[in-house]
Amino acid sequence: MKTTCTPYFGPLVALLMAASNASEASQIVYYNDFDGGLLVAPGVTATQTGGVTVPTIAPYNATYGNIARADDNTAGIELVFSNLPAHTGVNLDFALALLDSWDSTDGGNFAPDLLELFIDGAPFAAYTYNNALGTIKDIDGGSLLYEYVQFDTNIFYNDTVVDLATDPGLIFPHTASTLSLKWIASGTGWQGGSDEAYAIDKVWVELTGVAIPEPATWLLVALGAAGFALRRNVG
Ligand SMILES: [Ca+2]
Ligand SMILES: [Ca+2]
Ligand SMILES: [Ca+2]
Repeated sequence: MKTTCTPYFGPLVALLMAASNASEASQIVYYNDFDGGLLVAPGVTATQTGGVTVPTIAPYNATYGNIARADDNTAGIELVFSNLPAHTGVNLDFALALLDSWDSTDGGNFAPDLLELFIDGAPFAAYTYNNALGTIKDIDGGSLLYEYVQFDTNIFYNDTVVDLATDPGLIFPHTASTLSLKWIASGTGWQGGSDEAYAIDKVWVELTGVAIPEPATWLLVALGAAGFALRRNVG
């Protein structure tokens, strides 16, 4: 599946700029909850490749609704941004669901199972969990939301969901006008399909160190304070 996101929510994006000093601000360029709450900053192009929108089940559907799911180790889920405004860093937040029979990195013949995050084509982080076999739980600086629950419609296997918004490692230097984020499974124990899958939700991409025109600074300071009150935590 390939979906090109067209910008909307323009006025809200303006509101969501917050000045950190007289000439720099943070700007949210993308937010997607896969429930219709898509936000793409005006002028920015965001293209998603891979990931199928599927529902979660009660009681988690009340908070998470739909998620973007993949069950392969070849294409994964990729978000490609272009025409980003000048910036010095990125703050990435998302919820990650490790769905079904994950065997961690020490689960014997069915391990290791890894979920890797690539940024601009380079390995950036790797996560694993022991929904089925193994003992190691690796979610970096993320926070556990739900452990061994029935989160998706494949209720034969338990699922674990983590909030990566708490991981300081996902605030990183970045200056290019393009950005690629890719989530993909790997590991010799990876089976995929209905056995192991992964999903993302509430994906938040915020640029830091965005230059703003001086005449507008005073206004953005005021509007930014209002805008940040609207920020939604992925948890
Ligand atoms: Ca959702
Ligand atoms: Ca496995
Ligand atoms: Ca499941």
